[in-house]
Amino acid sequence: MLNLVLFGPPGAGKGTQAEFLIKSFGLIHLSTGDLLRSEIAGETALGNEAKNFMDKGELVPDEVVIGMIKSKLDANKDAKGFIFDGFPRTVDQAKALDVLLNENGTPISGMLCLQVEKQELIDRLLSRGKVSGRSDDQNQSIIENRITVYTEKTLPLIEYYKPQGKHFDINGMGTIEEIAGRLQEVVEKL
Ligand code: B4P
Repeated sequence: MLNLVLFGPPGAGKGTQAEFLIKSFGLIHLSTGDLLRSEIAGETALGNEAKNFMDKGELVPDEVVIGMIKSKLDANKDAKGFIFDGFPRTVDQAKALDVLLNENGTPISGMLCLQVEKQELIDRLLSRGKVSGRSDDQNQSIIENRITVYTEKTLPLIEYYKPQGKHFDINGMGTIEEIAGRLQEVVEKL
């Protein structure tokens, strides 16, 4: 089983590149951002709670996202593998994911870390905000807060996966196809 963590700051291209990896390797895509946005669109209690955090560029509480991932893993027991996109985002989320995956004997194969310059992240997100209607992409100070939260709470995850030999840096600057090619090369060797 191939289980990939697609990692990087907001705007690094995680969602974009996940589409290529799904096609190439036949994996199931689990994006906590997409799952949360669908809860918001459905006006569920979970969605209403999550919206308060997401609109400010803050992380949604760990127990909420871990619960969502657990139910998706339970619902896809026959999968060839998963792409975790935007999850884990804290060390506690990573530990919880390991517990869930170890129950099935299928650990994380690799953490693919997309590296993109800060100004490029801001430009990409502001330009998506003009067409997507995503409230967290509309305002530069919210985008900057998301990048700060990433640096403080999510970046330390590299030190969680590195000693396990699972961390791989990927240059996330360039065209979408160029970056997809770099990712493919790394994943084929896992
Ligand atoms: P996400 O949905 O994960 O949003 P994101 O970090 O902005 O990444 P996304 O995948 O959407 O963007 P991408 O880099 O692909 O999270 C949203 C919010 O949900 C978080 O702030 C948090 O509140 C909450 N949340 C989600 N997961 C959570 C968790 N685990 N724990 C707690 N809270 C959680 O791409 C961005 C743009 O760049 C796109 O428009 C794309 O077209 C463009 N782009 C991509 N590659 C490009 C390239 N090579 N060149 C030019 N443009 C490119």
